[in-house]
Amino acid sequence: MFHEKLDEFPKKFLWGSASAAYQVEGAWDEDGKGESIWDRYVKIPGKTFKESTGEVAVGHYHRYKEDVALMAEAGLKAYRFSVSWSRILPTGSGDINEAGLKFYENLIDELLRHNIEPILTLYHWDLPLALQDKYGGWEDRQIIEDFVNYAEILFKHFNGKVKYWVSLNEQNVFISHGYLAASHPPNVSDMKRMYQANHNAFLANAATIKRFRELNIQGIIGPSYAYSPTYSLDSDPLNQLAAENHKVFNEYLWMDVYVKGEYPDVAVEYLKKNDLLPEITDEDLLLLTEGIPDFMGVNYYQTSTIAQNKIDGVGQGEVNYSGKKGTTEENGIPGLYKVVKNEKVEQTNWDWNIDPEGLRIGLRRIQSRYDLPILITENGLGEYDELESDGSIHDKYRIDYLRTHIIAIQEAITDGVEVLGYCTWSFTDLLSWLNGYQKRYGFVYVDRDEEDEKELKRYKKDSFYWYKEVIKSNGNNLS
Ligand code: BGP
Repeated sequence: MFHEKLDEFPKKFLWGSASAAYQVEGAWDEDGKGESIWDRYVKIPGKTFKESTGEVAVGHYHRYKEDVALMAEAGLKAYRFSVSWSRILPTGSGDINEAGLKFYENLIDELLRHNIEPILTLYHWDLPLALQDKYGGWEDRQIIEDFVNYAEILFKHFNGKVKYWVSLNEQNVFISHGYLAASHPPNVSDMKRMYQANHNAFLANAATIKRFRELNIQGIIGPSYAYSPTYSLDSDPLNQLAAENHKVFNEYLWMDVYVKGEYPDVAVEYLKKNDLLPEITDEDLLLLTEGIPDFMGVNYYQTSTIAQNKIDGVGQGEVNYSGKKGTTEENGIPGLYKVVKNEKVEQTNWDWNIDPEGLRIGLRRIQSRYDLPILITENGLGEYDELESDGSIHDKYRIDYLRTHIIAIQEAITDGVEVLGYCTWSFTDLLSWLNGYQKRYGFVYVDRDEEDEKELKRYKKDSFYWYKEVIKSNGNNLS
């Protein structure tokens, strides 16, 4: 679809940026915070790039005022951040750690003082370690009650101040990486356990949304889904069929359950035949329909190009966490599909496809299948940046990436998609879970690397000034 003229961005469009507690805060054991599963996982040798951790991260816990001042200077309308569960409840349940709650209260008040809308993520992967040790975390149904109780503390405490709530960040990522690829905690590789943990996460998500409504909390709530829209490699019917498989297992399996409260039939058949189906009761199905989100949060970075993969085909291949271009191997589920290189688009140094059109396609697909407003909760480019001797950082590649994606959003809006806002990943540089500190995403450079925390000094990149103009002009000035 080509348009003569694009629609304007809505007047109240939320131009923002996003982060997650473990990736920015540091202060991992301060002021009564309990350990999380990430605090333990990063200590396993060889799991993260150069053994990097978020123990100090970019020091946001102590520098949040400086960071919010920078956000205000950029004119940010919204800031998405996550709350660390074990700061609020050090052992996951029980007594509240008031100092932890106070940190987020201070942060939220500081944002509101600068007219920045807080978007609060309840869960961005840092499960309290105590719950993992006690009953296996997401693998036990007890997680549902514990998660709802934790969420309720935040709902009640911040009701009226926070109007945008994200329930689970990228359930599809933390479950598949945690229980299949064993590249996230709890470091498991077992498909059957993965589907049960996943089902429990769906129930926790739905129960939390249900409680949000029962408590009459102001605002809206939804999950953030890591969406990599599916392409078929070509028009070979077998590749097309593999792409259908990929859609079922990577798009519908998650978003259908969130929005329709049901698993797609093809997935259920496959899971049954392969003895992978989780325990799903009638009460579960009812709960799923009682916890339908108000919006779909979308984290978009790239598309997936799919080809057929025979029963004896490829499984888990090497993933590029080093920044050495071209080191990603083919990856797939034997008998279903494999993800292959897309020769039609450029890739980053971490082999991620740069594909703004894919974002427009993804937004269109969500609108037509689910008919929900969409909040883009993450989008951005992870690249090497160079701090010049005069303190400048010339990140034209990042500006190009963001500009083309913003145009794609505007085109999708013109096509008829309802988009509430756009949060870039990220505002300051931060820890990339498995890629250390050299894969940078921010508008603000933070001077540290894997070996040396230095002074964590902040420097504005060229993209900082560019985004400021974008926001000021409500997306009209993208040059
Ligand atoms: C998303 C996560 C973020 C962030 C981002 C970039 O999946 O929600 O927390 O890390 O991806 O990914 P990476 O750091 O691996 O480059």
